[in-house]
Amino acid sequence: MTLRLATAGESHGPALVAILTGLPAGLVLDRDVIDADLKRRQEGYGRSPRQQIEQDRVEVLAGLRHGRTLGTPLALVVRNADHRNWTWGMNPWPPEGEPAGKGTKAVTLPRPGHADLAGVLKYGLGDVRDALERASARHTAVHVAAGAVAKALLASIDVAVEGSVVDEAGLRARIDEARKARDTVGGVIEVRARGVPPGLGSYASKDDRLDARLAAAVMGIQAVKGVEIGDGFALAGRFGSEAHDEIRTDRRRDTNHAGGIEAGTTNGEEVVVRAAMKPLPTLMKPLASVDLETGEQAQALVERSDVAAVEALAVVAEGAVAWELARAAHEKFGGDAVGDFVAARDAYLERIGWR
Ligand code: EPS
Repeated sequence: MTLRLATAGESHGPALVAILTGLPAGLVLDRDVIDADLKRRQEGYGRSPRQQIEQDRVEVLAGLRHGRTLGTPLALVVRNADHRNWTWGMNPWPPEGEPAGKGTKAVTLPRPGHADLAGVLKYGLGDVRDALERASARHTAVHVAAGAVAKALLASIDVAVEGSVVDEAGLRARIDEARKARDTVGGVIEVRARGVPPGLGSYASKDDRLDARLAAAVMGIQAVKGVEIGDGFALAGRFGSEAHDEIRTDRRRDTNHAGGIEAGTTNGEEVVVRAAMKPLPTLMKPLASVDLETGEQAQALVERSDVAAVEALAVVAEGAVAWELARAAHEKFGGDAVGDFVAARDAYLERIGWR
């Protein structure tokens, strides 16, 4: 059974929801470990005051009993505490009573760089809010919860995944500068996965290639505009003799320009994925836009937002990479019970004589 993930939820709606199917039974989950990742995602430098309203915690509605997966769909929920300020504006049903709280007036000023304009055009919407609520990076919270579950599955085969910011000190200085200038900034993050066995993914078909799958998983995160595996773009400027990782007699490598993936398949070295995040599009000093109601030139919507969410991206991308690696590992080793999954991994490593 392949691992699948579906999510739902708007930024200021009642909750974010994820359903994970195909997980083996008997996987031990620790609520505190999942909540610690949710907290890490909220903590980064440059986040918006929204993070003081939210204290993200995972709730489990199905698929878990006494902390162990049942092999049935796992249903996760992360509630939006801020919804209490939007009960009229984001009511799933036609609200009763006078408009109150936030989100009562239609937004008509699309922000360049956000989903606003594309959303209203594509879906025929009259209120930009109907597009921006789902496009918001708020929903990465429940993806992080799913990523924490994937990390638990990977831990059972001794794989560890960790995301970090590239040049954190430089980023913090740029955030301070941007905050003063009422601007926003992006940055670069890196995810490393250690202990990944060789042979995950495949060169057999385009959509089996693990590098393509990881790139799609990370590019699918809000505000990501570039993804590279290993030395990525820098490889294009090198000679072949400088670009590839020579093979020792124990089949390991002294260098890792490939980022642990050759021909779409893991080679047993660390998997390294990097992503570039664009500056966030909600600016306190807005860019030119059009008022969709009047057709006049106007300034884009200004509302509470982050100066940067790069540190959050490191956690979100960690979860996305973990999910994709867990999926690839489960495709290779299978198993309806975690013990079967681990035993298949052990038998495989024995066959290839991998230490
Ligand atoms: C976001 C806008 C801001 C961010 C939000 C993503 O939300 P708000 O409009 O409520 O201040 O804080 O991210 C989160 C809420 C979060 O938990 O990451 C956007 O437009 O993408």
